[in-house]
Amino acid sequence: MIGFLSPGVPHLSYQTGVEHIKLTINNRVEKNLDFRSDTVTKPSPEMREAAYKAEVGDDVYGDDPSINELERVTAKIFNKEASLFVTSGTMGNAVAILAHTHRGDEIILEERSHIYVNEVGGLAVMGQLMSRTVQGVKGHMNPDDIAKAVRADNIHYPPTSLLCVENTHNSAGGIVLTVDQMKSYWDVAKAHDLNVHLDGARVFNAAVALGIDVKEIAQYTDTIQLCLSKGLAAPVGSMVVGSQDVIDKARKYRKMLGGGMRQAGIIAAPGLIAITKMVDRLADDHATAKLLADGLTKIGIKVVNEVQTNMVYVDFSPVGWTAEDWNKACAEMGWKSRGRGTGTRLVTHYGIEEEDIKSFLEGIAKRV
Ligand code: TLP
Repeated sequence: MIGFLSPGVPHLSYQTGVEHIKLTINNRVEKNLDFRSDTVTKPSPEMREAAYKAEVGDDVYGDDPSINELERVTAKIFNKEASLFVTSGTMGNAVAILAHTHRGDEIILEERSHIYVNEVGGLAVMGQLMSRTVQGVKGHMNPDDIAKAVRADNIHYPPTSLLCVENTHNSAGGIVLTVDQMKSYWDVAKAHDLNVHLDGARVFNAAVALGIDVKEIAQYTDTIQLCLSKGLAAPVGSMVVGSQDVIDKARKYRKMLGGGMRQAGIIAAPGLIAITKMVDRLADDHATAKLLADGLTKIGIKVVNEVQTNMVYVDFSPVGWTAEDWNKACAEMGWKSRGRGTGTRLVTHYGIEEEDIKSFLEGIAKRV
């Protein structure tokens, strides 16, 4: 018998042996007092149960029913022909970019985009691609700047083949690009024969913040990478959506990168719950982020971004704190947060509720 039980933690108990495995789960949300990212979310009790019960097969042969279902449903949600289950956001962006480009092409990205800054230079290593960055304002690129960044047809220049967009924009502060902005990028890209890839790690946060169906954003993209394992709380995985042709190419690149998985339905089944049942609750994360931002502002801690979704970027130097002071205060209260220099990013997510934010704010107020 293996089990664990602590307050607020789903209790799983397995009886192993010749008899069947028994699984019991209480239905409570597991507390997760961790502001470092929404990547830290833990699967819901329903997801754990789905993983346990998932029908599986060898996905490299296309035989995993849970993955096939996840891919079918995801493509439908985004109104695209096909989709592909991948291990992570980084892999999803990589296979989509590889599928759109050829060695020696140039691609256009916003200068603080995750793909350019945080994906280990994979586009240069794996795709042998040149990067051309455009400076955004709060993550928004000016379409005229994109047009200027496209290479002319000249024997000396690499061909530009792809525009990468990020929505929500992480390092700009979880900022949302509107459907009009997406359209303006699409129009300029198509006028120059470029494909458009959206790093939509948090595209559902954007759709929820805008109060629209995610299809409205998707219509102005050729491919999207979206994460199941951030605010949607699945334990693993991302999806790439697009035309059948581009997804077929991406599938081959996924295999090349070692991402061809076998009985991975066990991780796809929670992903299906993530994408069908966890989207609407992102509004709660946006509300707790606003509560957090307002509370910290009252205490004298400066909020440096416009809080549109689930991210709050703070500067604690106005209260005379260093990163050490911040980290110590959080640790004393049982929260994980990683201050650096004079500030940090706080991300709200599944497992953090309104009452947690209130008690966090009280604790900080007492300590400043
Ligand atoms: N972002 C992580 C860190 O890598 C910074 C985070 O904590 O926010 N696109 C965007 C916009 C992302 O924010 C991330 C992860 C990814 C892609 C990559 O996803 P994973 O971590 O699944 O490879």
